[in-house]
Amino acid sequence: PKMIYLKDYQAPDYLIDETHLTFELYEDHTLVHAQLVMRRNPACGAGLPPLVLDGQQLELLNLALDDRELTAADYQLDDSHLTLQPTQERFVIDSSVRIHPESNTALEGLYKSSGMFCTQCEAEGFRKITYYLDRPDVMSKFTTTVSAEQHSYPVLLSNGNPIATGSEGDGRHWATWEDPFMKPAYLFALVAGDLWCVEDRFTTMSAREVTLRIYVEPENIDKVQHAMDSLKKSMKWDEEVYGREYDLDIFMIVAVNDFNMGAMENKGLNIFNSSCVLARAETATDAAHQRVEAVVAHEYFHNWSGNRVTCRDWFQLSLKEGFTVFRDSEFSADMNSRTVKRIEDVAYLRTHQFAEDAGPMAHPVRPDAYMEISNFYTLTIYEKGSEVLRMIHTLLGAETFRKGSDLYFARHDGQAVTCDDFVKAMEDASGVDLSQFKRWYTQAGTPRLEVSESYDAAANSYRLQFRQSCPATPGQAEKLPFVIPVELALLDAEGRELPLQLVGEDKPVGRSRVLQVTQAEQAFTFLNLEAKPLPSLLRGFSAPVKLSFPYSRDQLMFLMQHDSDGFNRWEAGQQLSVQVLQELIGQHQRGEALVLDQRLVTALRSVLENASLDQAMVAEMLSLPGEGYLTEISDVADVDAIHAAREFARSELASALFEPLWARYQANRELSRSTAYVAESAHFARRSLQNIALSYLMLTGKAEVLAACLEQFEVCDNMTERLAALAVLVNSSFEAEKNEALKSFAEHFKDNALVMDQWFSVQAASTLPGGLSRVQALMQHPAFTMKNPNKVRALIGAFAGQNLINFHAADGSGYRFLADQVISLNASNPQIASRQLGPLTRWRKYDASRQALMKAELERILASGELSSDVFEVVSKSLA
Ligand code: DPP
Ligand code: ZN
Repeated sequence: PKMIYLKDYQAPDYLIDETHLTFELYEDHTLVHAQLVMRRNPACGAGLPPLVLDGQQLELLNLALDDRELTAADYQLDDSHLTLQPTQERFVIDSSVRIHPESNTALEGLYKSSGMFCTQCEAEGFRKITYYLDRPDVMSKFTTTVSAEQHSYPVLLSNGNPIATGSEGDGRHWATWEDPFMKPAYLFALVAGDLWCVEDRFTTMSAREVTLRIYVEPENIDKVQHAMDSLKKSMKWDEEVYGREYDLDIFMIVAVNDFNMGAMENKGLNIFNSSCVLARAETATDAAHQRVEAVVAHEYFHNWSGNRVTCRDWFQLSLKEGFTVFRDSEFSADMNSRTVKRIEDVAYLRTHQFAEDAGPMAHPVRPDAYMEISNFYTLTIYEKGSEVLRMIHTLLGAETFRKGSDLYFARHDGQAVTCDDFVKAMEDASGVDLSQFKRWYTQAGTPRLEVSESYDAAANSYRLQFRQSCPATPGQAEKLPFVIPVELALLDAEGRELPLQLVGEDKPVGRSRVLQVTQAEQAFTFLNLEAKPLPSLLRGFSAPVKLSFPYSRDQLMFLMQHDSDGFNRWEAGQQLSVQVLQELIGQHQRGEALVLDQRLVTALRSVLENASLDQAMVAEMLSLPGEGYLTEISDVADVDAIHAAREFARSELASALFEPLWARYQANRELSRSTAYVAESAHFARRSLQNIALSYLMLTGKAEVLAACLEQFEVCDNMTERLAALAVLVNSSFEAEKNEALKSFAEHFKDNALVMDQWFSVQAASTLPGGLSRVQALMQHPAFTMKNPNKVRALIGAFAGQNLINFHAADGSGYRFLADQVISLNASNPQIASRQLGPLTRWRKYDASRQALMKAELERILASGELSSDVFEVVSKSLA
């Protein structure tokens, strides 16, 4: 495999104005006929260069140029291209190929999942369907006819609007779909299967009626209402917040069981991993309900940010993904609790994206080189990309940002554009120069921002000194300063926000404001402060940086209680916990007895006893920083010490806070018992506090807690309570109860694949000794299969990604196991193989002995035979 560089981008030599496709689906093969109405790209020079079409794993049956049948002498064919010589500016290519969706295990292109045909074309799957210019800057008008046996495939779908159907008399039928919007091939979709649908309607802001349909396998028809509600909310929200209206007469979602990613925004025909559509109380947790809402919104929002305006090339992927994640996170914030959503997003970003930014695969939000584009559907492109958009939103303000997005959509509707075009629209709408800001797109790595203070009592002035730096990342040794928006307030001794007047200002400007740190070193001096204030910095996590300020533990306790920014109250608690946990880690490493700083107990007691706090906030504040985050902030992560310290702190807190935890648990459990399940944020909040309380309480091993846990497991109307009870049982030492619960759960839910995924995950993540052998045994379970990506993620992904103490076993058994799985997946599904590699790529974080073991496994993968470009790129970069 070779590197592809952004600097080598060239516009396409030819364009495809119209694409007419006919699919004949059979059990042992599929025939694809493509008619491409093409012309020379007028933007390119004169002459007629050879036409090079992409195509992989296609059996070419016929090829014609302007109705003239071509023979092998007229074209060149290799394993990824078909090259021929046009003779006129405008011409028509007709091709017929045979493909084999029935044996496609990579789940890219056209494939079969649970008996239905479906597609996944992003990024480069369309070339596995027919010969084409498979690049996002080639946009075409598609007409698609699908023909299949009627009994097994009564439903035939593609993009756009249905225009004709008919039957062929031999038990087969067909349907033709026409998509009036120009689109690149990666947005093409086809579905054929025995599906049922739930139908609804939406009236758009200009009073157009749209039919909404969600298609699922018949047994899941009772699990789509939540997705339908989420879709209607998304459509309304995008009209209200972005002025974006839906544009076809019909919008469809199809749920499929075997899917490499979460979902795909194909024009008018979104295809979803069933885990991101199906949700009802009995079978899906609150987290799953929220994921469904967010993913439905995300894919719907792509209709504008991605489809109407698409990417020129795949280096611009964050143009659509960063923007769309930002849009869906704001949507979720509006539908639920804004502060809680922000806390969840930041905790996730800091644990996972920061780790990516510090590892061998670190890349800018707009990468400048890749080997395999599938490897770049990353946390950096998505989550950091969204943070970059959030910063533009913060710097410009909501109203100006909206002007910028209106200009962007108006200016580029129907075009394939770049991140620069997006920023230019924001600049033009605001008059703000974002040229330095654009370093966020080109420089990888997580900036550090060190802040120090000094107070001048004689002058009543307070100075904050900022120093920014950014560590080297692969290919980027030196970094230039970023524009870092720092939202802050200064608090007095009662926690009130003080008026903020900077040197040079003749009066205060607000009490919470955004400063821009643009230099490597920069100071801000505030005037008229009669006593030294306490700063509340980076409110709402206004920039994706690692900020440090020398807070004392007492100051953090004060901020936990008094900061008027909800996010920063949580953040103060996290920083306090980190300090306390790091002290315990040190004690463990020195072989000393562990002693918990009682201030953490006091702080969490007051959180628990504060009846006016949102219960979801209480639950978030009770959650100690995870082992993954503690690993990320360590120079050398001591797996055993981190685990021991955190478990010690949890069990000390459980004993010390037993009374208030038990009171909170019982009160909430009582409400759960007497209230039917509702998927709304106040209810999510109540259950999240109930369940985290239970997880602490079970650490005490008290009989009354075990009884409560078993009762919750058995007597509840929803998966949130049931699964939480199962998880704490699985992590407990009550062997008989645990085994009984696992058995009854599996018997009850054995036919529900998504629920069984949860059952696998809970066990794979259990940190009790013997994790690897449990996982190996579960791989033999009849409900497990390596062919289904959700199963791989649920068992292997959960083990390697969440069960750090077992995965990093000192004998290297966890590493060997993961490498074996990657080697086996490399042959069947390269995208999933490459994704599972993540934990091994972080070898630099560990001690010398673990480093050697991890590297040895990466080398073994490299030597294991013919590697996909996906796996090769990640392994070779990790070893470089
Ligand atoms: N473009 C897809 C998404 O919405 C990727 N599968 O993220
Ligand atoms: Zn997306």
